[in-house]
Amino acid sequence: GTAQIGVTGLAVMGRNLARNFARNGYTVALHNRTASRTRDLVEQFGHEGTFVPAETAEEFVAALERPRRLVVMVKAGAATDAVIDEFAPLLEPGDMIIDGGNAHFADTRRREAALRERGLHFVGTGISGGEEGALNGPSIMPGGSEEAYESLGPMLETISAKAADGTPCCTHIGADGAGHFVKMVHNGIEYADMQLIAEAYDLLRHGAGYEPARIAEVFRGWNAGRLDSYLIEITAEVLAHVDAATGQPLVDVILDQAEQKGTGRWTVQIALDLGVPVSGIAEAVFARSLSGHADLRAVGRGLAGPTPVALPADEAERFASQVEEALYASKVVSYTQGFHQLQAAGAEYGWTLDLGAIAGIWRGGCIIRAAFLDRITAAYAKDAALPSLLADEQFAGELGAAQDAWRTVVATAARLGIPVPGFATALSYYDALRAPRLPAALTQGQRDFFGAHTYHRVDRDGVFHTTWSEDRSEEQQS
Ligand code: 2AM
Repeated sequence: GTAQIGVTGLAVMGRNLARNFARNGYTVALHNRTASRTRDLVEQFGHEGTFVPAETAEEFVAALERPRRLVVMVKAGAATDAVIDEFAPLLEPGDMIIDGGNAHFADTRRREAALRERGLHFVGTGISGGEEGALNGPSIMPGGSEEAYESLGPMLETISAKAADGTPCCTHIGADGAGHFVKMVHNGIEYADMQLIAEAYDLLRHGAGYEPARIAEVFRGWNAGRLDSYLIEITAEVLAHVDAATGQPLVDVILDQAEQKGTGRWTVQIALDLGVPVSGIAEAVFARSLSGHADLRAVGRGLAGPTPVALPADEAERFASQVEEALYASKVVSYTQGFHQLQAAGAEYGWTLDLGAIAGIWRGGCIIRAAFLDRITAAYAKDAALPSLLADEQFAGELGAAQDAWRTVVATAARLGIPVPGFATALSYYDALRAPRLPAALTQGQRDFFGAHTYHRVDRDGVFHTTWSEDRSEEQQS
């Protein structure tokens, strides 16, 4: 075969990825279960590069140079297994199957182990940036073996987005499911970012009393500063958009029930298993699910509380700038939590994750791309063993400077009755870390009382139990 890479599964993501490879000069073999999609691609986009269309799996495999690189772009789940079962028997040792779907990392680990037994490389690869990114340059998070990356990496780096400094937004993440894991946490962080932006909007709307068009202007201003990011930019676009049918701001006619496809939920489920507090991501997932409970919200509308009355005009502007500070500080906290999860996963699954490089490849192509990510890369460059992003002097300094505004915003939201689960949980995380003593001591006392679960003391080593139901003397257990 002559094709350097093949793509099977030619729905829009697969099609755009295949075009991206071809536009970059690679010869691309094409395959799809339903052959008409393959023919359509060649008919519409054949002029963009060199494609080798294949009707059958055998033809497709034969079209590829060895070792073969076969990209699978089908719906995550059973379809991925079906495609692997179809192709694996046709492949030879050293060939690579690249799964570019949104697979759960545990499935990727299972598939990688099974294919490794047969001498095949399985490269679970996170791809972020949607249809547009797939075509023009996504952020790419490949897992799998070093050996596979040596062969495949240069091609993926070529088609990836480039950061402002020209660096490819693609790096080998780590073994087996590491790439899909990192993509999952990327999505979790994306949920948190979106929730925080939504809360900032709500505060500007009902606290500052601004109309959507004005809020769009505020966001454009923020986008010129440290919050410079794709999500802030598109938020301004959405807020400025007027619905053609009603003449109302579009945001006022969209049903306020957020949906989700599941990667945010996975992030939180796994964080629970790893014992990592990702409260910002969790609140974002819960905020979406709460919004969808129309029945519950109908009950809630009858509950007592303040009706938000906008602040007087002279205070509104100051409040808006405080919201910017609260948003930035809360965002730093949710990234801190997300990177903590990456660190914990690295230890649990045996991946050597380069956290600075991971922040680096999110600077372009993906949904959370942001100028701010440079600071995370810089923090890990200064100290690769940083126990938390909040241990970095620059982040700690920025949060210290933002905290007065952050507290004012959360307190004002509480007073006005504006829900801010993301801002509030981020501030609580910050304060919990600051606290010299946490009420966890009391929790331990309660656990010892009802379940004899024991406790440690601050002044002596050992494990202790108080005989609560007897004379309440203390016993040392070990
Ligand atoms: P299709 O065009 O034949 O439906 C997104 O659904 C992509 O995944 C499509 O290219 C689709 O092929 C492919 N796909 C879905 N399920 C599949 C399966 N079980 N086997 C092979 N391809 C599948």
